[in-house]
Amino acid sequence: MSRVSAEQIKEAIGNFDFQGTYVEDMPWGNGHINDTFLLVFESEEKKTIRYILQRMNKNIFTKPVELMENVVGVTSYLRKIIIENGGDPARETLNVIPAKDGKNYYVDATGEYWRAYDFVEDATCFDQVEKPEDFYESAVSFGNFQRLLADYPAETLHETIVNFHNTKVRFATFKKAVEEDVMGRAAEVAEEIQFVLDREDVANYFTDLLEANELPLRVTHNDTKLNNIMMDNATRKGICVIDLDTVMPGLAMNDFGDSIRFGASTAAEDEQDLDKVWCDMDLFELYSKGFIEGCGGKLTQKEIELLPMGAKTMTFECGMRFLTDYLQGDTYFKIHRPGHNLDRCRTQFKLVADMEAKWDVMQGIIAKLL
Ligand code: ADP
Ligand code: GN1
Ligand code: MG
Repeated sequence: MSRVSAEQIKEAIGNFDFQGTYVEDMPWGNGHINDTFLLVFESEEKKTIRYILQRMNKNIFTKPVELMENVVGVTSYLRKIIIENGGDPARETLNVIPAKDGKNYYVDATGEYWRAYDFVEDATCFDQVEKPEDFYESAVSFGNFQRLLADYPAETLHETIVNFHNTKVRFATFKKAVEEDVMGRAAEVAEEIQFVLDREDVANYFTDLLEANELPLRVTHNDTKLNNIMMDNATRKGICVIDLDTVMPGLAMNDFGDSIRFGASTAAEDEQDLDKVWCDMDLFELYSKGFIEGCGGKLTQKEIELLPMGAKTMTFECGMRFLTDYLQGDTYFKIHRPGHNLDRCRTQFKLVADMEAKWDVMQGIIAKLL
C-alpha cells in the first residue's frame, strides 16, 4: 500500500464527525497492519479531545465495509452489556465515530477506506510485559471478551480474512512461497524452511480436529497480542480490547496461544539476539490462570487441556507467516528495516523450540489448573 500523504490525512480528518477544533495529528502505535494516527482536537472550553484515525489495510481486509459491520455489531453488543453491568461504555469498548455522511467509514478520493474511534484515555498498550500482574490482567480481559461474546450471533459475522488461523492452509501457502521463491531468498533461510517442514503435524493438528467436529467454534478475537488491549493506568486492569478486525468464529486455544507467543516471550517479537528469547513459564502460568478465570467456566476440559497446543500452534503459525512474507518480498506485515520479517520469524521459531523443550512443564501447569 502507498504511504499515507498529508493531503490524504487532511481529507479524511475533514470527513468525520469530530468535536472541537483540529490541533494536530501524528502516527501512532506499533500495529503491523493498519496506518494509525492520533488526532488532537480542542473543545471551546480548551479541553483536549483525542481520537484514533485509521486507514484500513485494503490489501489485507479486502471487504472493509463488511469489516466495519462486524466492528459496529460487536462494539454495540458489548456496549449494551457494559451498561447493564454498570461499566463505562466510553472506555470499556471501542466507539466508532461516524463519517459526516453517516457511514461508519470514509472512502477518500484515492479509494482508500478510513475509520475513526474515540481515543481510550488514561490507558496504555504495552509492547512487552512490564509487570507480570499486567499480563495476568490482560489474560482475564481476553478471557472475559470471549465470555461476553459467547452468545453473539456468530452467523452475522463476516469472515474478514478467510482461513485466518487455518494453520494447515498457511502451511500450504508457505510451501508454495518456497517453491516460487520470487525474491531469491529461499537458499539463505534453508534452516528456517526446514524448521517448518519438520512440523507439518503441528500445522495439521487443530485443522484436522475441527474438520472431525471435535472442537467447539466460538466467537474469538483472533489477534490477542498484548498491544491489542488497553490497560487502565490507575487500576492496571485490562480496560478495553481493541483491534477487532479479526473477530470471527475461531478456537479458544488460538486466542490463548497468540497471547502467549507475544506476551510470555522474554524479548520483543523482533529481537535479533536470540539468546534473549525464551518462553517464560511463570508468565505462561499467570496467563493460563487469568484466561481460564476470564472465560468464566465456558471452556471445556478438552479446550483447557489443549491450551499448550494453542501456544505452540499460534507461535509456529506466526513464525511461518513472517517467513512466508519474507520470501514473498515483505508485502503483508509492515517492516521497518531489511530482514525485519526474518528476525520476527526467528524469535517465533526459537519460542517454538523452547516450548517443545518445556512441553512437560507446560502440560503440568495446565493440569494443575484443571
Ligand atoms: P493494527 O491492526 O495495525 O495493529 P490497531 O487497531 O491494533 O491496528 O491499532 C494500532 C495501535 O493504535 C494499538 O496498538 C494502540 O496502541 C493504538 N490504538 C488503537 N485504537 C486505539 C484507541 N481507540 N485508543 C487508544 N489507542 C488506540
Ligand atoms: C498482526 O494487527 P496487529 O499488528 O495487531 C497480524 C496478527 C499477527 C501479528 C504479529 C490481521 O497483528 O495476525 O499475529 O501482526 N494481524 C493480521 O505481530 O494479520
Ligand atoms: Mg493491533
